[in-house]
Amino acid sequence: MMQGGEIFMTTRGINGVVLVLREGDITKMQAEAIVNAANAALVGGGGVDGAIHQAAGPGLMAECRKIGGCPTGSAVATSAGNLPATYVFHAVGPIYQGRPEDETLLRGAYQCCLDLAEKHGAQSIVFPSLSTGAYGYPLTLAAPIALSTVIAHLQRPTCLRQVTFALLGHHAYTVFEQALERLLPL
Ligand code: AR6
Repeated sequence: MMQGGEIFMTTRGINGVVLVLREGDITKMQAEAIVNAANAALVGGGGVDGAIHQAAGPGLMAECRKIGGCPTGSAVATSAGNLPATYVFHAVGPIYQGRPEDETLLRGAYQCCLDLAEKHGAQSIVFPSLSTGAYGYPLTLAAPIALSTVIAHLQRPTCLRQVTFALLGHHAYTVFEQALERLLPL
C-alpha cells in the first residue's frame, strides 16, 4: 500500500550530471529554469501553462505578450515571476497528428530548452512531459523522445548539473521510468 506523501523518484548519473524523474506538480519543484508547455501564440492555457502562469503571477504574461509568439518545436525564455526559479523557458511542442514531423518537433522543443539553459548558464532545469496533455502525444511515444534528447545532450560538455522531469500522476511517472530503464538499464 502506498503511504500518503510518498515521493516517487528515480535518478541516473550521466557524465556527472544527475537526471531525475519525479512524480508531482512542476510548480512545486525547484530549478534555475522551469519549462512551460506553451502554445505558439504564448497566450496561456490550461495544464502546465495554466499552473505556471498562476504561480508566476501576471508579469509572466506581460513578457510573453511582448515576445509575441514562438514557432512549434522551439522555445523562448522569460523571467520566472514569483516562481522559485530564474527563468521560464516556454517550449512549444507539436499537436500530435501521427506524422513523422511530430517527433522532430518534439525533439526540437526539448533541445531548444537545453540550448537556452547553456546560453543562460543554468545549472538546473525541470521539464514537464511536453505535448502529452492537451496536445495528445501518446506518453509511450513521447517519453523515449524526451529522455533520449536529454541523454544525448548530457553526453556532451554542458553547464547543467541536474535535469529533472516533473511527471504529474503515477501513470506518467511509470511510463517515463520504463522508458529510462530501456535507454539506460541499471
Ligand atoms: N505539473 C506537471 N505536469 C503537469 C501539470 C503540472 N502542474 N499539469 C499538467 N501536467 P499540457 P501540452 C502534465 O496539457 O500537451 C495548454 O493549454 C499533463 O498530465 O500541460 O504540451 C497550453 O496553453 C501532461 O502529461 O501541455 C497549450 O495550448 C503534460 O503535463 C497546450 O495546453 C503536458 O500537458 C499544450 O499542451
